[in-house]
Amino acid sequence: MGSRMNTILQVCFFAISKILPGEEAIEAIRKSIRDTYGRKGEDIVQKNMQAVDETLAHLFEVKVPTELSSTIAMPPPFSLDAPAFERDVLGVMYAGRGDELPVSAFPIDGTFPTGTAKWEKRNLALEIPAWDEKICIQCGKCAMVCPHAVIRMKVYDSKELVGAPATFKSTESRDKEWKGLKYTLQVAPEDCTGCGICVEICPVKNKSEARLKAINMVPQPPLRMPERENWDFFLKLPEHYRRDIKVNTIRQQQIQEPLFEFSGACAGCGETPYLKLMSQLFGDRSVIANATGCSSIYGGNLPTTPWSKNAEGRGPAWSNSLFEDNAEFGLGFRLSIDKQTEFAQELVKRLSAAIGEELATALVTASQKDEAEIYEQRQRVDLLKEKLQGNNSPDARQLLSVADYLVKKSVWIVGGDGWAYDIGYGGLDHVLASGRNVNVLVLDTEVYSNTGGQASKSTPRGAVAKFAAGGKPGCKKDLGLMAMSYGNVYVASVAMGAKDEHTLKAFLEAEAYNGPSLIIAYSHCIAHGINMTTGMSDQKVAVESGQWLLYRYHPERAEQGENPLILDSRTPTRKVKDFMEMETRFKMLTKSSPEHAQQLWREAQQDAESRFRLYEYLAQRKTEKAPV
Ligand SMILES: Cc1ncc(C[n+]2csc(CCOP(=O)(O)OP(=O)(O)O)c2C)c(N)n1
Ligand code: SF4
Ligand code: SF4
Ligand code: SF4
Repeated sequence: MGSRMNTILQVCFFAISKILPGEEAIEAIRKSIRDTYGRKGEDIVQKNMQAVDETLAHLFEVKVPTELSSTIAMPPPFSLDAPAFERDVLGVMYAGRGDELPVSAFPIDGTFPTGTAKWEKRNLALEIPAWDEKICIQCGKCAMVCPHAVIRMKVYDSKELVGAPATFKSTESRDKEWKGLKYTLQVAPEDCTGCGICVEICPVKNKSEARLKAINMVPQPPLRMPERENWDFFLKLPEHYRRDIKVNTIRQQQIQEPLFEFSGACAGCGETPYLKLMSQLFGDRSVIANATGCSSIYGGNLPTTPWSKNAEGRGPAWSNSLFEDNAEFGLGFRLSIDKQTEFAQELVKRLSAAIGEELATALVTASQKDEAEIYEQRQRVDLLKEKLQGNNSPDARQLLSVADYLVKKSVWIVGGDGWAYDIGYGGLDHVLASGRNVNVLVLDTEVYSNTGGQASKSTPRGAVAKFAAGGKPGCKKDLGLMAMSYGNVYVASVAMGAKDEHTLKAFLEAEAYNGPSLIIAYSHCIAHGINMTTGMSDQKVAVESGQWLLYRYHPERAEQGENPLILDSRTPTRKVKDFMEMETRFKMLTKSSPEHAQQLWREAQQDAESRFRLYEYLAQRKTEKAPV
């Protein structure tokens, strides 16, 4: 039964309480199993029936001692090493004693520190991954897909290994550019959820033992203490200079520090790997507007947040707005940041004599197109601040207050499909049409996940969801195509599990584009009725069958006379049926209404074929350079 305990507990309750005569209660439970799970298929019904039998067979009385005999002392909710606010306020809330806190304990402006999920140490997993450094090819794929940012990679000088714990693993880096450096892949043992996605994605098979890979699940309890020590040591190893990392290849990019870690999303969530990737690439300069939905809950689930900061104290500034206005909320960030940047530049020009012409010109003209240039601009801003010290003119004081806006900020507007396709669509459309430089990330689970799986306009034909109990009769709305019709919006449709390098490329292009960008990211979800461990490989089948398309529409290509649309999906090699059969959301209709299911599955196949033909046509169309 995995983690599904309801049937087992129900049987225990009725067997012990004897509220109803034993046999009568058990028969009623069996009937309710048929009524509840019948639509999901005989397999699930039988699993539950078996759980009833096994529960009855194994039920035994546990004598509760009259006195406590345990010698285990409960550790404090958050480590004593946590900063005071985290330990004494957030930790108390975490322990469920928040009502003991006085109002004066809270920040008066409502802001909360970030990077606090790391104190939870939930120890959820019975098994965690163990790394086999001898056969690992250092591809970075396991780190990329980890929904909880638990698997990390670092490259570092061998002298850093002085004082390493006895079981700390490291090997030679295989990357030519990191020749001579050491490489470690480390798991945070107490933050892992045991979802197994990292093992599933690892491409390396152990030749001497076929069932093993370069990373394998092993029991957590014996590893907890030694790996905790290893993790702490790993954290102290220096981060590689961001400006020296080639961000366009996963093997290097994945050593970037995630600034979104240990979220409380479901184990194996399909949404969070995208947010983690975004936080690695742009987190040190990003401002995030988050629509209501799963991402706002695991993103800001009081008392902790997974949004984090690096050693320099830089990390995403995050806020959640209403479901219905989040795109506008994010546009507001963009407008106010641009205004402050403009003001800072104006002041730099006005004060150029005091600052020095050369520095002033560099500060206002820097293109900041990559990590190295952003680093240089940060250095200039530090120098500027130094030069302004002791200058008490009103202009200098104002410039000091806005100087940080001279460094590029990356605005992200994030939400689910319920937000983007339905309730927030009017605002999203308005923001895309504005032409402003914002990045929109739609975490597309094809249902309203956070409220239990209601159908949205993104739900594909034939999927059973709440408000679509008979299978969604209509096809999925093509949000990407609608956005492309503006011509000046960068649009990408991605699925990390199908092509991780493509996802990475789309994130880089979207952010670099000086205009509105929309990334629609396929996100597997518990609402799909799947085995979450294989969520990423399911995404592959979605793409291979044409159920999900991979493409990028880049307005700058049109400016150069090229077709702006690149269809990155190949001609489907499988049928949509192959994908639908893997997911209970589709399969359940074949039990409850087989003929109707057949009809909808046929139509779903037609949807996929006509969508592919349309995109193929659009991507092959010759375009002419627009007259100047
Ligand atoms: C105007 C409004 N209607 C309904 C809700 C309740 N609500 C909160 S989260 C949510 C579902 C969000 O679904 P989606 O946008 O698809 O994001 P996901 O949870 O799938 O990530 C709903 C309906 C709300 N907060 N505001
Ligand atoms: S098992 Fe899941 S949470 Fe743990 S490291 Fe692997 S992908 Fe991350
Ligand atoms: S996916 Fe496998 S081979 Fe690749 S880095 Fe992870 S453990 Fe190594
Ligand atoms: S319900 Fe789905 S989207 Fe939400 S946290 Fe769980 S897996 Fe992720």
